[in-house]
Parts: sequence; structure tokens; C-alpha cells
Amino acid sequence: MALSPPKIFVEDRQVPLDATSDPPALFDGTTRLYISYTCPFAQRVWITRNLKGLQDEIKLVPIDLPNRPAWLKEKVNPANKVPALEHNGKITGESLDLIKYVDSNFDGPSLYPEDSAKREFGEELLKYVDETFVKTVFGSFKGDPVKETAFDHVENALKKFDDGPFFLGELSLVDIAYIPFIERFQVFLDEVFKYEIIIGRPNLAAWIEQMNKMVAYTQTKTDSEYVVNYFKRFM
Ligand SMILES: N[C@@H](CCC(=O)N[C@@H](CS)C(=O)NCC(=O)O)C(=O)O
Repeated sequence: MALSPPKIFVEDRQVPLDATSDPPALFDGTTRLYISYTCPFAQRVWITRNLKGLQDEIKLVPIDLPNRPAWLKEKVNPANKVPALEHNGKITGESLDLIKYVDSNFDGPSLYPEDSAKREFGEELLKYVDETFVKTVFGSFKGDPVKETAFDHVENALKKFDDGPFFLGELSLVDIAYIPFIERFQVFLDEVFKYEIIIGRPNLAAWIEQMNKMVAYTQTKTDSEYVVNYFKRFM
């Protein structure tokens, strides 16, 4: 099913819960997505929720991770991480599992095409993103030029289906999996290494431009200054 235009639904950000905050009324039937406003993994699930128009069904619970409440580990997620989704009396973690879970178990436009060739390529790209792309680019901050290969891989992947500017032609979970990291890498590599990831990569440039037209995504973006300062720790 083709994706209908996203609802323009801009939410105010709430003050994140910290070590002094009480937990929400856990397992009261409310569906809650525990995030940090700066976490790229949590951002994937947050974008998925927004694109499917689930702002009322899935309540966001922002956490102040550096000063996180003890109940995050004790009562919500034994891994002590975000994202975590509280739904139907249980908690699930892991962003790549969660975006599929939210897409399959809630209303709203489907974010994964039915076409088997697209799904097969989608699975390949979902495997590549955390196992190779993110690791390779973070590794390059220490001065290794292999970041070129990782962005070229993305550029070539974007050429595969020409029925739209997205990885699988139409917008899908694959775009959602990559954008939080590409957003951050673009800012950081430009600011610190004067390396512009879109130069010589027209498909990547067009894709970033399209992503930035979606309020469901743009309202989840992290402040550039924060990204630059935070990523310096990986140099
Ligand atoms: N593989 C996990 C990674 C989640 C993750 O590392 N989240 C970070 C924030 S961006 C976190 O909660 N870190 C807290 C910690 O490691 O103590 C996923 O994809 O959801």
C-alpha cells in the first residue's frame, strides 16, 4: 500500500524523566515508548510511530539517560536502555525489532513493501546498518578513511529501485533505520573533518532532502551542536 501523506502533527517535547521522577503507571494498559530525545536507536521507533499516525496510541516517555531513574532497569528494561516499548503487558527492546513490531501490530500505513525483491533487499540493508555502516563510520572518526566505502554503499543502494527516492523506492522501515545515523554523521563529519557526505553522491543528497520534508521525522531531529560535542568522544 502506498504511503499517504504524513499527518502534520507536531508535539511539544516533555521534560525527560530523571532519577527523581516516579515511574508511569506501568502495565495499566497504556502503550508507552521509552526514548531519549538524543538517542538515534530510539529515534527510529519514534519516527515509525509518527509516520503511522500513532501519536495518541503510543505515549512517549522521554528519559534523561545520564541521570536515569533506577526504575528504568528495575521495572522497564533490564538492559537499562532505550528504546523500550510497553505494549500488551510486556516490554520489548531493540530498535530494529521494534520498528517492525510497531509496523505490524498497529494501525496506519504499512512501512514495508509486500514485493519480495524489495523485502529481500530491505533485510540486507537492515542487517548492514548496525553491523557494518554505523560501526564503520564510527571507526573512521579515529582517522581511518574507510568511511568512503560505507557512504558509497548507501549511495549505490539508493540506486537499486527507481520508483522513488527511497531505499526500496517508496518510504519504508529501511529509511527510518538509516536516517538517525546519517543525520548525525552528516553534521559531525562536515563540522569536524570538513567532509561533506553528499558531494558526488546525488542519490544520497536527494534522499536526505526528501526525508527532511517529513515533519514526522524532522520533529525528532537532534540539535547539531549536541551531536558534534557528543561524537567527539569517539575520536
Ligand atoms: N541495540 C540497541 C541499542 C540501544 C542503545 O544503545 N541505546 C542507548 C542510547 S542511544 C542506551 O540506552 N544506552 C544506555 C546504556 O548503554 O547504558 C537498539 O537498537 O535499540
